[in-house]
Amino acid sequence: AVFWECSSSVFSMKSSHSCYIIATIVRMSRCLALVVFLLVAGRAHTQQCNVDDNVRFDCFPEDGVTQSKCEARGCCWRLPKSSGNHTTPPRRGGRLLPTQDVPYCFYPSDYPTYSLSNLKETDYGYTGDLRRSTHSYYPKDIMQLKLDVYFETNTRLHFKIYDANSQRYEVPIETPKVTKKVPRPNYEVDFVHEPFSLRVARFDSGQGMNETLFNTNITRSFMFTDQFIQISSILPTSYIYGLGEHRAGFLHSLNWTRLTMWARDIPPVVFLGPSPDQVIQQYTEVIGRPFMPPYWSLGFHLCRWGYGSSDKTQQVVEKMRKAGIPQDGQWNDIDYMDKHLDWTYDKTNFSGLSDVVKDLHDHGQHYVNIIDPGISNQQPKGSYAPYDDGLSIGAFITFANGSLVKGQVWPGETVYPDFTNPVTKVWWTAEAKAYHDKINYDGLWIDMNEPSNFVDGSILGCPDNSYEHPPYTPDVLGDKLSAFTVCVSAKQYWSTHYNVHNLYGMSEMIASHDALANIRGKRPLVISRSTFPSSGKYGGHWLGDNNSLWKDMWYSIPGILNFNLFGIPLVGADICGFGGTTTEELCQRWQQLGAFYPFSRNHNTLGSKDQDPTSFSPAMQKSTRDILLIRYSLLPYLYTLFHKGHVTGSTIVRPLFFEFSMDQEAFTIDRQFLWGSSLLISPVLEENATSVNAYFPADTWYDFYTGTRVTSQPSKGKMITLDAPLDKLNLHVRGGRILPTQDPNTTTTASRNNKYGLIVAMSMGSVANGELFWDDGDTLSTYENGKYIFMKFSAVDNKITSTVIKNGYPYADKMELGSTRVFGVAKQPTSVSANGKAATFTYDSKTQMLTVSDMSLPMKVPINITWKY
Ligand SMILES: *[C@@H]1O[C@H](CO)[C@@H](O)[C@H](O)[C@H]1NC(C)=O
Ligand SMILES: *[C@@H]1O[C@H](CO)[C@@H](O)[C@H](O)[C@H]1NC(C)=O
Ligand SMILES: *[C@@H]1O[C@H](CO)[C@@H](O)[C@H](O)[C@H]1NC(C)=O
Ligand SMILES: *[C@@H]1O[C@H](CO)[C@@H](O)[C@H](O)[C@H]1NC(C)=O
Ligand SMILES: *[C@@H]1O[C@H](CO)[C@@H](O)[C@H](O)[C@H]1NC(C)=O
Ligand SMILES: *[C@@H]1O[C@H](CO)[C@@H](O)[C@H](O)[C@H]1NC(C)=O
Ligand SMILES: *[C@@H]1O[C@H](CO)[C@@H](O)[C@H](O)[C@H]1NC(C)=O
Ligand SMILES: *[C@@H]1O[C@H](CO)[C@@H](O)[C@H](O)[C@H]1NC(C)=O
Ligand SMILES: CC(=O)N[C@H]1CO[C@H](CO)[C@@H](O)[C@@H]1O
Repeated sequence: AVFWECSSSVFSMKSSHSCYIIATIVRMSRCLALVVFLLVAGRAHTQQCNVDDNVRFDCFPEDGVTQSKCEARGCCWRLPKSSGNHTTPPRRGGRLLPTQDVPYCFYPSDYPTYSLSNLKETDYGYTGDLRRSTHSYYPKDIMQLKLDVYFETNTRLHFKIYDANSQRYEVPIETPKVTKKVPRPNYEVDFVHEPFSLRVARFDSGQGMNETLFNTNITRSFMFTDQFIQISSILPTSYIYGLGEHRAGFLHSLNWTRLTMWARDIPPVVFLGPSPDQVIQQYTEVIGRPFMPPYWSLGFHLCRWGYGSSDKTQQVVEKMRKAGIPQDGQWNDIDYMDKHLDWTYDKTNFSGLSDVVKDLHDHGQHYVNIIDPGISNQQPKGSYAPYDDGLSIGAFITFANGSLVKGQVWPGETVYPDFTNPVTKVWWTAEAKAYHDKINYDGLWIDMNEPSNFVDGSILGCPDNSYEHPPYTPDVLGDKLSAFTVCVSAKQYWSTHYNVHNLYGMSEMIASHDALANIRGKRPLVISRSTFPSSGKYGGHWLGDNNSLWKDMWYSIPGILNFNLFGIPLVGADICGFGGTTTEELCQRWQQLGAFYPFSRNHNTLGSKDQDPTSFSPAMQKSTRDILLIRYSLLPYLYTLFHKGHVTGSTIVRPLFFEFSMDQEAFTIDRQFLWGSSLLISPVLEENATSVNAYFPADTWYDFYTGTRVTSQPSKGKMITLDAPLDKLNLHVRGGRILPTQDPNTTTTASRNNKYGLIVAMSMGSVANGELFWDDGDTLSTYENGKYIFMKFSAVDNKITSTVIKNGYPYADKMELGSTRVFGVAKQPTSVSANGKAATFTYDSKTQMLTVSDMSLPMKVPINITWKY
């Protein structure tokens, strides 16, 4: 595995077009046990150091750069040009001085690198040889490389650079294999032979010119060594999103920013779009589409660390029922366990746990508990099966010499399961089942799976080798790779931990997902803290331990948007904040925002004041109940989006620019977001605010509550100040869309029996379209097995119709349409008919909303609703 760091500079920003770079990352390296430090070559040549500030590529990304260390790498040491007429280079570490962002130590324009030869066309694209004759400054250059370029689909180009002479570790995640070049790709690739560089351009018929997406002809910093890989490109835009989980706004700063990631699995692929949502669809085509969540997992969930007993857990659930606040899932954090031991519960304080779970099930609700990977090795022999059984089959991670890696987590000293080992998966399933026989849980919340360790490496430290001490250590917390985790030279079934570190969480997700499917025979819910590209196939994610702060509430929006880019759409932050103490106002606003997280859960830390909705004033409880009932009414729309995500890879929650990719104003908006293409959410993110400035991209938008049209397709987007009293979340529906809804209740089990509805938001030309995917919400692979119903809705002028595209859903007979709200009906209708019979309706001439109610139209056959003036 290799550490990719992204150092970039704003080079050119062409027109209003943006390019979407989603994890176009390389990895492929084998670590050798012996590190031989080779003398750095490249000092003899005449340096060409006249390089402009904005194309200076950092030659010393580590800490502690000095002029002599820099020049020992054959690099240039100069003040930034922008700092004026200084001729003497600075004497101390470059970054501390004025104009601090521009590196002092950078590659000269004639730095020795690879050259390309024997470039040939092949069935799949191109192949060629890359060679260098002088060494770079990191040990173990791979002097001969192969370049393969695959024209995989019209929108997917894949290039791979690898060791010409030996097989190196590659992450065992399946990606599509393509052996035949597509005839008319939507892109072109060209090469420079000496020094080697590569350029990818997307053909853009609209603009009549081709847009360069990736171009390495900018610096000679390309390196491929045993433990360090670097490739540099000109960025076509200053709008860069994605690239791993970071606590910041949505848009990245490009001023020599380092984003540290460990091991990426996928050979570099450039996904070409052109639309941003298509980029995600293309990306998930490679990494795998998101899983289809059980319907109940889209309801509201409640958790805290420190209920302290099953009685207290039960009381909270009962208070929620009494208050009529929707809740589908009750969760427990680690305090339910006996001495923090996995697959046990505290027989004293949580003696009533199985009754709590039974009561939840009797009320159509579900139960989820936390599990950590660390398994205690300190229990008396014969008293703790998870350890004894795991040890006997070799389920745990060891050092190269075969002895167990022992760390320290909640239960004290622990060992770590190696989830990449098939025997470990079998053992994990058996332990999960043995516990399930006692406590009938429905989902698993897997935490601490980086894997986390309270001591660095192991209780005995780590061996001294080139895995533990690579020539380049990325900017990781603690400054060494084993900080807060296990020794990276430890052994796992797939490979050395060094290579598979970032896959630990995902391997546990796979094991847990498969265990749940096996034990329950139903759709699994796994929520994981650590994730990797492809994790979305197995479960969802919560954004970790946030604090009860207004700023953290805002950061949760970029957080959920990013995870939608990563193909892990079932995501949310801890509503009302995890750490610290919330205020009623913050919690009320956060419940409003959180009602629109794909994964909606209120969770609190040990020792903090209660923050479940029932612990606040009646007014706060009411607004929380109201907004959650709105969420529940919109679940058919959300579920349909999840279906689309599962099948095509499109995002569930979207930034505005995904729908309005030509609107530059929209590029920076991370305080509002969309559900799919159609529903705009504009939360209040500031204390004491009673209004919100919301951006409306150029289109027709209607107020969700009243149906009032707020904008009528203006030529450009506009900012509008909206009223936002404490009990209101602003929601707007986009013209031209139809959203399927369902009368809500306080659990999805109950609401699923109710009648459906439609929100029809007419475009300025009086048309609208929408669709509904429905199944039983819990059976595995309903789409794959055809056990679902899929229908389309359309409205033109004064008529709404439906078309059933597919019906394999066994309970389709029970589905009835009960009501419809139509936005943008310009005149008072005189009569409305539904399937040919007179229907009850009201019309509000001020808001131009027509409401048709009290219908019972079977949905498995075509529906028609018409009105006359
Ligand atoms: C753009 O790319 C297309 C497809 O590779 C190519 O046919 C065309 O000549 C290019 N146009 C320009 C202006 O470079
Ligand atoms: C590569 O960059 C150099 C220096 O800017 C330039 O002279 C050359 O034309 C470029 N080559 C290509 C093929 O773009
Ligand atoms: C990046 O650098 C530019 C030019 O020096 C500066 O205007 C801008 O504020 C910087 N951006 C950030 C986020 O630091
Ligand atoms: C069990 O509950 C009692 C009473 O609330 C509390 O004092 C005790 O610390 C709890 N035990 C554990 C192991 O948390
Ligand atoms: C195995 O290696 C670890 C790490 O270097 C060391 O602490 C341990 O003592 C070794 N065990 C044996 C049996 O040699
Ligand atoms: C909100 O109002 C309270 C009470 O007036 C005040 O103490 C607090 O500072 C205000 N907060 C902000 C961010 O203005
Ligand atoms: C939920 O369903 C129950 C039982 O059908 C009913 O009594 C209750 O009023 C419903 N609640 C809501 C909020 O619709
Ligand atoms: C509307 O529905 C009714 C009942 O299904 C059907 O008889 C009628 O033909 C439909 N009308 C149109 C215009 O489709
Ligand atoms: C997604 C996110 O913002 N996570 C943050 C929550 O808060 C903690 C503590 O402040 C941060 O470390 C996380 O990054």
